Amino acid sequence: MKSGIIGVSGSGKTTVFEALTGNFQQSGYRGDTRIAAMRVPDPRVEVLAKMYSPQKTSFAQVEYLLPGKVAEKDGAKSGSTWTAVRDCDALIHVVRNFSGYGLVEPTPLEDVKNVDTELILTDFIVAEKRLERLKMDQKRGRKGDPEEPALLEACIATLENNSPLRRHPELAAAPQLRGFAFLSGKPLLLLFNNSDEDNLLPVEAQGVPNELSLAMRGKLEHELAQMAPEEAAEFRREFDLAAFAKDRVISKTYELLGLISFFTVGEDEVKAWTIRNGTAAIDAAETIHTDLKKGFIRAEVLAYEDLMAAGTYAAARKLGTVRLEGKDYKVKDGDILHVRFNV
Ligand SMILES: Nc1nc2c(ncn2[C@@H]2O[C@H](COP(=O)(O)OP(=O)(O)OP(=O)(O)O)[C@@H](O)[C@H]2O)c(=O)[nH]1
Ligand SMILES: [Mg+2]
Repeated sequence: MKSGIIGVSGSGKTTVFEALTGNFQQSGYRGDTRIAAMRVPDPRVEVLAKMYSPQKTSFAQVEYLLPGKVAEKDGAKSGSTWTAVRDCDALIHVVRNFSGYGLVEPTPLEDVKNVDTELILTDFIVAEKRLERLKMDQKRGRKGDPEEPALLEACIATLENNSPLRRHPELAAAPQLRGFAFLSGKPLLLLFNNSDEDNLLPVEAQGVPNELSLAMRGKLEHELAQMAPEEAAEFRREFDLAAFAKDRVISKTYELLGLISFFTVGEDEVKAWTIRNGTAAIDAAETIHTDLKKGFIRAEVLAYEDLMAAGTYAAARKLGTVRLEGKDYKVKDGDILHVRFNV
């Protein structure tokens, strides 16, 4: 799961990226795209690891991508940014909500609108070009997917209305359109970058319809991320920062994408896996290994809570809470899976 960080110049993208990842800029840095992987905190994984003492414990991971500035030439700024985030699963829009010496007052809602307009325009151009192309092909007698033109026209109508494609999930998710990776169709988190004293969402932003929003104090979190843990803990108390921004952002992105975790356990490895809510057992098996999908027979499922209630796996089996499920079973958050397969 990869989130691309976007936002207007000076909104604090670099600051936020570094605060979330603890990945600080090296000297001699040239402005390339930066990627950092972060562990998804999950106390259940720690409990399972205590129980199984595996050789290896693997948490789920999320990745953050910060587009670089290398390819930026006059007027090409957004172009390179959009190319960099094209294959991301979600976008995090960092919105400036802090003031400072020499800065104009923040205009968070205006910035939200402007960036959305850029996403919309970029998609509009892609859709128009493709539609023109299809029409030309048709004249030449070449047949493509019969549904694609109508889908593109629906996109264009939406975009012309200044509405991002993420408002129309069925359209954004159409298999015929997936290859375009429309930017305005990606799930988006508004991340308001507040000044040190302010931990609230901007008042106007509470009314932003249909958007998931979060506020963090980028500069403050950035400073704390560079301190020794004891020192940082003291500041966290002082600033009323009990929850780490990096954890809050991860759980919001999980919510945004409808993600859940399931576990595999054993003496070799205890591991958390990330899937979309509603994923069938056979597709969950595939995330572990393609062979598990090919040879899928059944999945043995034990809910984490049932394991805790029973105390051990064997005890859960005796209690009858270990179930056998077929390929269509919808995996739930916290399920422990043993896939039975045969290849
Ligand atoms: N007061 C305050 N200043 C901040 C905050 N976040 C960032 N800044 C400052 O704002 C300036 C711009 O921050 P950056 O993180 O470089 O912003 P950016 O979006 O990466 O900027 P570009 O890469 O130029 O587009 C820096 O001087 C930061 O120290 C914040 O939360 N509060
Ligand atoms: Mg930057």
